[in-house]
Amino acid sequence: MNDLFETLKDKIDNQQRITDAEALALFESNDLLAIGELAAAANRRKNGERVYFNVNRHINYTNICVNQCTFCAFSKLEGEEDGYTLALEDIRKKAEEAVAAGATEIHSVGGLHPRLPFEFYLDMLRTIKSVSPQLHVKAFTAVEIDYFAKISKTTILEVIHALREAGLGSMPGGGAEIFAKEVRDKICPEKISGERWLEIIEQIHATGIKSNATMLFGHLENYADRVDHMRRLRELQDRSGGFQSFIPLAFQPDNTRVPGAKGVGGVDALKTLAISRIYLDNFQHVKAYWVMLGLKIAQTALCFGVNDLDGTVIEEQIGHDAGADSPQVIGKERIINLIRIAGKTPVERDTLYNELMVY
Ligand code: V47
Ligand code: SF4
Repeated sequence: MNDLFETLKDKIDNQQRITDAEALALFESNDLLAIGELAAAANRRKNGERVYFNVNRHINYTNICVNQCTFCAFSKLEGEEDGYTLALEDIRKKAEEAVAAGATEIHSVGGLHPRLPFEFYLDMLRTIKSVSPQLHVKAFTAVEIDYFAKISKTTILEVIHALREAGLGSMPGGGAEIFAKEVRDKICPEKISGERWLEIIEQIHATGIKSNATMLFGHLENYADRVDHMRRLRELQDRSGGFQSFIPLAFQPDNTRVPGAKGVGGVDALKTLAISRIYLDNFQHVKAYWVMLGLKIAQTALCFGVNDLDGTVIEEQIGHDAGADSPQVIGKERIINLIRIAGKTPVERDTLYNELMVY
């Protein structure tokens, strides 16, 4: 074992933080198994052998978006052929299907529609909650919250308050992409800045609403940009404590406009998940989102520090529009089996990580 790995093993055993330079050195190392071993040790301390999943359903209410992020194959301009906006009745049906399938969570995000009023999003939440008050709605990103404040000419806090009254339970981690300005300006020039994303999330956490955090990787960013992204999240988590899980999202290149981006290989995916587990010592959970990673890499990640597989998903669009070749849905039994075969204990959770059943 070389010096870096010995130093980091000691740090993990003594629950000390690793530095940015150490994280960068891990990214530059090709010793994937040694990185994985460190991450597995860091995860074992936090979560033992338990691996979480939930039963959920995605509802992407519209793909019409005023932003045209170059990495996004999902969004359409208004009037474009494949653009759609779901009617509240469609949303109700999807929520009913979710309840019938045993879902405890609706995950709902969409484009920034140029004409839908803020009231639409409130009605959407009320509609879902009217199907089942127990259904947890994890919806909207900081990007959407910023947009809602603009279209309704009000503040972030007022938007959050209204969404919460209408049934918002927590927020997913999207819209973070990569914070570094130089790259962000190339892949999503119209999107709010990284600083604004962090500022909005901090305000949201202060209201008691939990969120996740993502990082889109494998496009134009370099390793230093990934470490910079995680540093800003670690700093915010020190202040707010409001993040539940970190989710590195592997970029899917089909139908996108990122020049030269080829997609993410298994080695880079496992390395990134593992390093995030080691670096983000104040995040309880690291999630392998199987939709973007594929089932086999997501399962392998369970031996590389990951302790969450997201959920059954049902009808994911953002990754699949960009060429993800994972299934559209996986059954609960299949997730349980994937976790068991990896030698771990499957635990069904709700959105807030309350344990519903240990298998
Ligand atoms: O913000 C868009 C990403 C995100 C592509 O919090 C792409 O539990 C890969 O945030 N290739 C939305 N990624 C999805 C998201 C998410 C997913 C699952 C669970 C949770 C959670 C959050 O999808 C966007 C963007 O970063 N994205 N296009 C693409 N071509
Ligand atoms: Fe719009 Fe979000 Fe796609 Fe960007 S990633 S174009 S904001 S839907």
